[in-house]
Amino acid sequence: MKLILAVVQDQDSNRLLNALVENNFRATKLASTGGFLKSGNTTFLIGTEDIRVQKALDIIKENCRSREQLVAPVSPMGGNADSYVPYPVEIEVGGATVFVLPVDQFMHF
Ligand code: 2BA
Repeated sequence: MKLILAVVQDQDSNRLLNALVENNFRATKLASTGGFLKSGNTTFLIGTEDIRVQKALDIIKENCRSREQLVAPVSPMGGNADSYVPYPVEIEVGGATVFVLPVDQFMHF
């Protein structure tokens, strides 16, 4: 068995959850916060049999788009201003950041 951890953008989360449930995956959706942008994103926990991992990854790929996002500059309070960029920078976020972990034991009481 594997545990899939997928960090996705909030805009994709409902569509992804519906697609997972339609395909008989069990999933838990958690509200999370990205360390870099410090803005909300969504983390899915999906426990599944090894042979269904690829199907879950396909569904994640189909339902999560990458998007451009503007990052506002943070002024270097009392720090080194040499690397300070005084205008917003566009970065690409997502579609999804995915980890596939082995599960030692699965219990459902
Ligand atoms: P954030 O940490 O808020 O990162 C949002 C986006 O900012 C990233 O998109 C990436 O394009 C950019 N970014 C992140 N760290 C950066 C850095 N040090 N320098 C320059 N740009 C940087 P994604 O790569 O698609 O990541 C989306 C979200 O997935 C992340 O939100 C974070 O919540 C999660 N994530 C990504 N990689 C991770 C990892 N190795 N471990 C845990 N969570 C991760």
